[in-house]
Amino acid sequence: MTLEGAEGVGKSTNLALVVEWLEARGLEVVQTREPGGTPRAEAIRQLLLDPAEGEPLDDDAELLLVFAARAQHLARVIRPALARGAWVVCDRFTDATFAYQGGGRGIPAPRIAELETFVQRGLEPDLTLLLDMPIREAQRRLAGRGGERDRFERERADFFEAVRAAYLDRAQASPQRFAVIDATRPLAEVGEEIRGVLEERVSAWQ
Ligand code: Z5A
Repeated sequence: MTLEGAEGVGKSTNLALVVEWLEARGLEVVQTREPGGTPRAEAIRQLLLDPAEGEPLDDDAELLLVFAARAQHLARVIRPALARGAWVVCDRFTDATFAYQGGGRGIPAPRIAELETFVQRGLEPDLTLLLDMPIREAQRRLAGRGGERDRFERERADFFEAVRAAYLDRAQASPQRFAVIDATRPLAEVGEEIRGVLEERVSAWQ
């Protein structure tokens, strides 16, 4: 299961709720994130987020780094967890690649899909919660956070608009896998809707 959306929409906040919901039903849950999830994949995350301006990161190199981290994450964490029957809940996964490297950077989707096939060999999330809200509102939420902005956070608003549009296109193309959640509402209401989606979808699989 994955949580997706542009920055600041509340993925990390709501991931805790999903984990709690699954654990309350006695399920083993592995909570993880991308890029990252293992020490080496987290090191790749640092490379991706580092705003170092001396050497711009080539778009194709960025794409390959994302998939290198994913290959490591799949091999070390995700596949072993699924093999023993655990539930994996991941903060971002390959939909983020189609949204950021595809929509944001403009890399053609078929090229991303080739790497997806190579690295994932048919594995994809059973359910993806897409938290959606206008980019400006999400950025307002993050404004108070302070700290140095990473390489993605330095992108302009039109980059994030393209990311959001790519996410919504993917959700529209696979309605059986995606649930689009209106993330503009107060946290309690967003949580209520997520619980409703879990009741409906997860209960149907058991
Ligand atoms: N990336 C990529 O390019 N390609 C890929 O394939 C993958 C990733 C996998 C790091 O991801 C970057 O990697 C990401 C894309 C790229 N960069 N960007 N942008 P990340 O997941 O670590 O980065 P992020 O999206 O920037 O995470 P975030 O800023 O922590 O956002 P969030 O997890 O969605 O939000 P949050 O921390 O849960 O909430 C933000 C604030 O809003 C916080 O103060 C909350 O208390 C508050 N909040 C949350 N919900 C609400 C509601 N409903 N009302 C009011 N306030 C709320």
